[in-house]
Amino acid sequence: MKLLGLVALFALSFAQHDPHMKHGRTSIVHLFEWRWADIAVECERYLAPNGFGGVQISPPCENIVLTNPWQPWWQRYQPISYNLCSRSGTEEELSDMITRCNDVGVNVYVDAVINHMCGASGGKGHHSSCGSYFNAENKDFPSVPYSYWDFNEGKCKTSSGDIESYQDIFQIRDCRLVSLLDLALEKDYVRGKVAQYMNKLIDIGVAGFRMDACKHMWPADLSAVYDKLHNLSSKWFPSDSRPFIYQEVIDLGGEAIQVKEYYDMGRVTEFKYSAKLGTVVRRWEKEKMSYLKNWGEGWAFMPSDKALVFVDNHDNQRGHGAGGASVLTFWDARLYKMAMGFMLAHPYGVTRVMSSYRWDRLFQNGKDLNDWMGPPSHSNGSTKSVPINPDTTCGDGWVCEHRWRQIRNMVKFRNVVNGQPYSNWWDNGNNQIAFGRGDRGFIVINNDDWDLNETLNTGLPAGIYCDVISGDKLNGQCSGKQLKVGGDRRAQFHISNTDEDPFIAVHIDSKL
Ligand code: AAO
Repeated sequence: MKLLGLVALFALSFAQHDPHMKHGRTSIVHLFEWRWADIAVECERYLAPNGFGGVQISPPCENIVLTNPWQPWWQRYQPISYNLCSRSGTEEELSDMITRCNDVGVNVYVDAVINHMCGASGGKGHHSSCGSYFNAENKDFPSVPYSYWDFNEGKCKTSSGDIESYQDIFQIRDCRLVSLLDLALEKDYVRGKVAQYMNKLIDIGVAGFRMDACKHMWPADLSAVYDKLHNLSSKWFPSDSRPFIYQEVIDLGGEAIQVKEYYDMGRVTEFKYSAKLGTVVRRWEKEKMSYLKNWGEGWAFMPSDKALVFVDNHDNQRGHGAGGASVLTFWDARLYKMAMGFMLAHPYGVTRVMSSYRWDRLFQNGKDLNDWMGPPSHSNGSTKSVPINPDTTCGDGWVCEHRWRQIRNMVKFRNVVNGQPYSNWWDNGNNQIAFGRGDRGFIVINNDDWDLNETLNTGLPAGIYCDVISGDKLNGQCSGKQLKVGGDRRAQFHISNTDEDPFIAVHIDSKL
């Protein structure tokens, strides 16, 4: 009996690490600031057919609406209530989107902001996305309702009331992150309200949550909230499925709070992955691609089964959060695609693909003065929908990295090689590398300033393969480079350093 209990406890404690993706799919795409109606059609027309397992959506709850700066993207990280209306759409549109994505096997993960409400200087009135009244000065949010007693006012010991040092765990958890009114998650009432919000989303069909700002919440408080969560809807998920939890904790080392405090409850964002991969692919700090051989735990990252990884996220692609200038984004498209190719081929972690919008960058002394700019929008502030061009790319300022052939095809690559061992590593001691995934896929990258000419063991069965980076396999034809693998599993590779994309990837489903 005791043993059974232990087994159950063990199963439960790791249950929240499973993203519950369907049909052997393995990656999440963050459709940052997209409208619910657009996400619904994107699930049906693009994400499901191309093997994306899930989508992370922007915070769906009621948020403050700001005018200075004008409707910044980050206003959505300042909740006013847990009503479900935002510039992405209404509750009905949200629910319709979740149903339609689930119906085609694409999971929905919600960005949950539960650490705080709006900024202390948010004023009072009805300037909120559903029009609810609030008063930030008195800490009064009647639509939840929360009042003064539900915040950590008395607990914080800094004179400003804000976090002043990242070396003091009490400040980090009990004071305000950039002046955001800090909820007292030690109170059962607050936990209950937060859980009620999350359960409502679970009941309408979401598969899990990206938990915002977890560094700023005590692990025991988070655990108490998670314990109140329902199992996933049995309409779309096996019975007893726990919500997938991935917690945003920035730990690049050198601070009082470490990611390991959060491992038991769910996955955790591995920010070292993003910062380091950018450094290596840019060849900064004397880094070389060949050093990637022991990428993952070998680089002092968290255990793979705890990690949620990404090349860039909505913060560090614009200088917020952490990672700095090394982080690669769509603005550096050629290197970005290479880094994405590497990430999606490599077995470490659960992978998240970023899908962004363009904004007018305005650098002054290395800082982007326009890092606040919201999504493409109409003059009345409403978000523009995402138009699709005849060549399948997106228009109106939406970047849609997830629709770039190289990235989309590597998302598929990851599904095809899922569960296969990391194998047949090769490097030239510099910036040319190759590796495979068992006998199902192989990738070769040339990030040197000269050509790559090598015969390599691919691990693949003999045959002609279509390179999914330079083209696609369509109706048995290949629109890109072709690769001949011999009976000895070896193939000859030629990659010029001046190729549009200096890497090649083939897998068992790209065999002609
Ligand atoms: C906005 C305004 C503020 C204003 C506030 C309230 O910008 O001036 O005071 O409203 O009126 C987003 C935006 C914020 C925005 C906020 C609310 O990014 O600019 O504030 O919405 O609208 C910390 C947290 C992390 C957080 C990150 C941005 O730990 O959780 O800051 N990310 C999430 C979301 C994010 C959102 C929020 C949280 C809030 O993804 O979009 O904010 O809901 C160190 C610490 C990190 C810390 C960073 C930045 O990082 O380790 O924990 O992240 O500092 O403060 C090196 C170090 C690295 C260090 C980094 C930067 O790289 O190695 O550790 O330098 O110093």
